Amino acid sequence: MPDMLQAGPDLPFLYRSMVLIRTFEESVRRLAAAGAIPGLVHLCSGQEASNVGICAALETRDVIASHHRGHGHCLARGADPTGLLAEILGRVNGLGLGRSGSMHVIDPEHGNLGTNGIVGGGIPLAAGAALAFRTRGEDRVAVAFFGDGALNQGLLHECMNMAAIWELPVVFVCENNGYGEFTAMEDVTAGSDLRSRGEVFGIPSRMVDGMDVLKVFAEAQNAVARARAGEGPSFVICNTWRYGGHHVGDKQTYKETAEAEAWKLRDPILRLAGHMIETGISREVLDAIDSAVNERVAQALSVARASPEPEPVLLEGHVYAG
Ligand SMILES: Cc1ncc(C[n+]2csc(CCOP(=O)(O)OP(=O)(O)O)c2C)c(N)n1
Ligand SMILES: [Mg+2]
Repeated sequence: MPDMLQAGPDLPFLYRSMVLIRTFEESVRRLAAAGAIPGLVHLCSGQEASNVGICAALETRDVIASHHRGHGHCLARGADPTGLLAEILGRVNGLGLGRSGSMHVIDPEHGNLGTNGIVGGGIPLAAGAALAFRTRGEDRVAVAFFGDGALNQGLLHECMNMAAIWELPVVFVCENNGYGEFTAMEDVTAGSDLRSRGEVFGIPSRMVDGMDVLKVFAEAQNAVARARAGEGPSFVICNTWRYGGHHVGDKQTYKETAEAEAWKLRDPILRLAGHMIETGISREVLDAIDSAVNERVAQALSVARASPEPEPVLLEGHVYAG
């Protein structure tokens, strides 16, 4: 059984998925701060509603292409937390046998074409998968996740144009957290309405509160249904916030404290928890989910840390298929 993959507006499922991502990322943060992870690590804490709301609208046969802040996407698609953590640590038990790390995770078993170190790099992968689905007559949808930093990449516009012309079953999802590295999005992004970037190609383009998993899920369902019905691409902009810096260790001196505090009041997990309690779900149910997730992540941590590093002799394996 995958850890998280399941469609439907199942509130405990959505809650568990977001708590798993937050708890997992806290473990990764501690490991990175302790110097246990090779390379830079980009955490998605704060962006869980966007990760989970979009992926929950997908079927098992669909695919996603993620970006450099992609652990949440992997988990939201059902990645094994142990394999994901081992990969981030560069261990042989990892999803890529410890040879790819945080920014090059692949998980084909769960329809994940991979996280990606190139800003916007997942966009043509998802559009290409959608072209393959359409050409083969397969009833499948591809999602391209990218940050606001990719809005100004030429390949987004090329892929949107092609997807619109060929009515490809692809959903373009911009996770707009207001910053690209240490620069505010408005300082580098022309135009007042980001939706216009999709609208100019005739692509239905929507902006959604990316801190509200139910709103994201509703938008995702519409976009995915449209793609599956052969009606072509959609563009969804999830306005969200990353709690951490660009990478672990970034002190975020470029952010205003008041702005950060205001976003914390909109925390996607607390918000869904509040909604669940209003609908009559007891605090005990939420506490039980929290405990089960804590246990799952602790187990992942202990197995992943015990996993050995790959031997140099393995380096030349898995380079060519066949
Ligand atoms: C093509 C390319 N240009 C620049 C970089 C360096 N870089 C890495 S992450 C990043 C910022 C990305 O910002 P955004 O897309 O908003 O994603 P976020 O980090 O906010 O999630 C940049 C410029 C890169 N990896 N790839
Ligand atoms: Mg950004």
